[in-house]
Amino acid sequence: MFQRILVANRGEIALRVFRACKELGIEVVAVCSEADRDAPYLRVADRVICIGPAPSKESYLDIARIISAAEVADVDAIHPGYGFLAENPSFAEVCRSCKIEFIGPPEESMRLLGNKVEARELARRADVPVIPGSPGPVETDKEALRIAREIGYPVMIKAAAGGGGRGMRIARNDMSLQNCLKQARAEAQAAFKDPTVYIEKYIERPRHIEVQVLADHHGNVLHLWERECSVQRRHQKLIEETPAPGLRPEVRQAVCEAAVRLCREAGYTNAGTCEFLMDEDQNFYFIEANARIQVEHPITEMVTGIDIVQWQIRIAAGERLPFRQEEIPQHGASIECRVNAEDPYNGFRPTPGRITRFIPPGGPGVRLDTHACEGYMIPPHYDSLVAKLIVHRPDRDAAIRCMLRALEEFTIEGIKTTIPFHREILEHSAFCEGRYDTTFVERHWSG
Ligand code: MV4
Repeated sequence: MFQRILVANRGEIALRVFRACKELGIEVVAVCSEADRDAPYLRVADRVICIGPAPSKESYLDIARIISAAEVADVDAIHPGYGFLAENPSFAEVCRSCKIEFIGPPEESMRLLGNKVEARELARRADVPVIPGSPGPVETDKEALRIAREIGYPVMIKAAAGGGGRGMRIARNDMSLQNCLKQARAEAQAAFKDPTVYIEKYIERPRHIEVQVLADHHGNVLHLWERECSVQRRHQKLIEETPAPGLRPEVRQAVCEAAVRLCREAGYTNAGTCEFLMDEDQNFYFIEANARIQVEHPITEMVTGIDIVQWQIRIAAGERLPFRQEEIPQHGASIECRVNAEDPYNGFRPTPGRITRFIPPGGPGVRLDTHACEGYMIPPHYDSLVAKLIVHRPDRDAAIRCMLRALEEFTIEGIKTTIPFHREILEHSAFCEGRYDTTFVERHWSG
């Protein structure tokens, strides 16, 4: 097992990884920017190395500075958390060439899955359904027209290097297709320095379902069931839950098995997620894979009883997964609300600043993953996640009631947060009945 790990991240997820290391008896080396220097969560670490100024580019995204800190502290491994360098295959490569284990998949799997066109080809090879569309990138307008007519409108144009909804356009006829292609190519070039695009049939009102996978270096690839992530606004998830409400058992089985096949085909190891879109008839289609721990991993930990972050570390150290697929439970129901420092009644504008009062919720079924506390100063430089409120109860109705109770208890003063918005969602009849899709928030809260 590793003796010492550097955590190349900040905030909530850095603290989550510190805790996993501590429980495994591993020393923790934290890195921080000047903006985080005095943050209380850093006290959990055995050593803190300040690596640069507040802007991420000069600190949390600076590979040379992080590797220098790792060498100085003489660590065995680096955990990247999520965001920042987590899905950067070059970073993984640099770590390993410096004899520091990168706690994540092999760089080849990361490269493969990072490109949406290649990931789609991989899915087809693994007999995993993909959305009908162009077999590969579309080069010319003529080719695009032919494919669009073949699969039928509406179609969606997507960037091969894309993600998070950037470089996507919906075309409903031949006329708009030409414009959409041009716009999508320009946006893809600007955002990803790669103008390559492809075409898919547009799925109206899809649900977003993802499957958590763990894979070791001994050929064991296991799924930890699904998460329903459709409650989102502008590609930012707000609430996630497991099990996905209303999912037919045979579909659940099929989508989870598809994720395992795909990860096998990719030579994937460590923790990863396969994302699917699901239509009204519960047909599912692979859209992309995430080669990292995800924000919403705690709900899966609650229903399976498996500490995913600890297993990331143990897998990277060469351990075998000790459970069989049939032994992984999906016990009860779990929901997560992402509490952001944003004003939901003012366009979700970020609200950095000092937290003057912080009273965390607690009691049966409640878990709070946060680096914040009373007096904590939320810096303006990074994302606005302040806390993840997670509940776990025997069934979904009880989980919703528990979450409403916990949201009521949760007091944060000094900054505006998304807590009141979460209460609105959890009281909405469509959410309570489990009848929602990715358009739910924009349809009911368009203001
Ligand atoms: C789609 C789609 C409908 N049809 N593809 C958005 C982000 C990217 N990862 C995939 N996305 C979508 N792809 C086809 N062919 C609708 C979306 C989509 C979406 C997907 C998942 C979660 C939230 C979403 C919000 C809007 C659109």
